Amino acid sequence: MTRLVLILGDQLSPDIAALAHADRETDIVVMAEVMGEASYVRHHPKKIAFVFAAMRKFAARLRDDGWQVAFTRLDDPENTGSITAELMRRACEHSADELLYTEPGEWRLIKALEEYTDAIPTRYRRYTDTRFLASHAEFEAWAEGRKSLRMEYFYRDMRRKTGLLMDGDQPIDGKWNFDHDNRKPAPSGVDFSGPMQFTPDDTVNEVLKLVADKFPNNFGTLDDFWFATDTSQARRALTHFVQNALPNFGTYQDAMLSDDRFLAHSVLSTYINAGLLDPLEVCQAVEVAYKNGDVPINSAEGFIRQIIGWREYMRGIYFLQGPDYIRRNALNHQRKLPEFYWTADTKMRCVSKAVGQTRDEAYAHHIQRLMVTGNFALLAGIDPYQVHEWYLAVYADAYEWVEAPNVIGMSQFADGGIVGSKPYVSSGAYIDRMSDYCKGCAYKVRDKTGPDACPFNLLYWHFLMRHRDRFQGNPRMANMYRTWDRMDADRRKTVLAEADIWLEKLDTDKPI
Ligand code: FAD
Ligand code: DLZ
Ligand code: SF4
Repeated sequence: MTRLVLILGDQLSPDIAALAHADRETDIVVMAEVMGEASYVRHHPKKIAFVFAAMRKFAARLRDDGWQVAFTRLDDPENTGSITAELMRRACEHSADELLYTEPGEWRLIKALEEYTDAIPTRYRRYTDTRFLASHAEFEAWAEGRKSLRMEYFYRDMRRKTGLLMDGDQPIDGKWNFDHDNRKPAPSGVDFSGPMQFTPDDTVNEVLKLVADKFPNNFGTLDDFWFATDTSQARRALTHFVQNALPNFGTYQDAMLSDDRFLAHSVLSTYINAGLLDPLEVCQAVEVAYKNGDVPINSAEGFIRQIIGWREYMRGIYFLQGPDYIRRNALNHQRKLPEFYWTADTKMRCVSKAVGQTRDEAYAHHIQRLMVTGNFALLAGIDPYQVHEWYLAVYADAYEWVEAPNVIGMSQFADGGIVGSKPYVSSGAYIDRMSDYCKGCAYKVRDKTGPDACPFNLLYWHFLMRHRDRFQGNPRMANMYRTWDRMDADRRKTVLAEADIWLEKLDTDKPI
């Protein structure tokens, strides 16, 4: 009896459930670079190169550990192009009569594998992905009966469950959340060392050539590829982060700088999501640094919250809400995604910088994603499905289970308020306070109307007025509506008329 063990491109963990249940003497591990996965959205070339290189190195590691691995390269002539067709081919080749797999992180692939196992007379075992703290059942139990699903309460349960930063059943230092000390703009002169970068080795160079050849027109550059592509490199990147950037992480978590793409962010999500780093291992390294007195509590707590709080919570929401979550459009936004999301060609300096660095790095940090590109799309009323496809394509860490709740829920309010109690919208003033983008911008952040007015200022009020019925009763937004109502009537008219003209220009793809 031969069994196949499927390992997907984001399941590169040696203790992934399907492998843990397999037998290295007799079972065959199946891994496949396939067009189906590499093109369900037009992924950034650096994302594809990262996944392929990490898959190849993981396969080599498994072989060194005594596993038999059937690995399909993208350019293998027999490559059938999809995960399920590759499974079929390998099953015939090895006369396999059983399949072991770990639940994928996307409804699309879950369905494809279910259809496959329904259609063929093979036994199969599907395992829960145990790389997460909260199982689907645990999250469902937590969500059951709650009026609102606020991350903060879920996070406290995860702190209790892991014991991270806990003193018995109480949070260390007496508080669950130290965000009060965070959210400062970055002053000039702070030394953010940036993530550890790795020179491409032979495997990476080979993959870079392949990706350049097969995906020449995808948005994004392959130049200066520096990601870690195996666990040992990713662990070095983690140590580098903890020693150099973590002390500043909390304080400058929401800051943005034109000439610094990473600030004190870890840039570890790509590695964690693919399985190169275990999320708990990452949090434990941070806790040790805190206990050794090397990092302040606001950084340690803030960072751990992102992983055992936000990351787990987002996954819980994705699976709780089901496959149609990505199609939600509670605000009925229908505008097409502007071309400058693919070119960075806009006078709005904040957007141009965020899109430009996304093109170069397949990375932008959280506040760029939320308060620049996300904020703009929401204010301008862009169709959330198109926004979702963009985010899923352009970031190296993007898999639907984590991307969709961040985009459809947190950023675009398209789920009607499951993830966020209010939409994340701001005028230019917020971007000006948290960044240095506005200084060099063709628009003037202080202008509320007129030819040079910052578009975020105009669109902010336009958004609030478009959705007044829905939001004016929200206590967290009442102040905004009071401010508007106190404004001079002529001025209100001008703001809305200018916003309309601006949106018309946006629709015709005129340079803006
Ligand atoms: P850091 O700032 O160093 O944070 C530490 C870690 O916390 C991250 O590595 C990540 O694992 C976790 N984390 C932080 N915030 C979140 C969050 N909101 N949701 C889940 N995990 C979080 N994250 C993804 O991993 N994949 C995505 O496709 C993705 N899409 C996003 C889209 C939008 C519109 C927004 C607003 C956020 C998105 N995020 C996504 C969350 C967050 O922006 C990224 O996790 C983070 O920017 C990754 O960079 P980093 O590793 O330097 O994070
Ligand atoms: C993202 C990705 C890409 C680009 N290519 C592959 C691939 O060729 N083979 C594979 O097994 N996985 C790939 N992946 C990751 C999958 O798309 C991912 O497993 C699903 O989206 C579920 O999260
Ligand atoms: Fe962005 Fe407005 Fe500032 Fe320009 S002025 S960088 S458009 S917020």
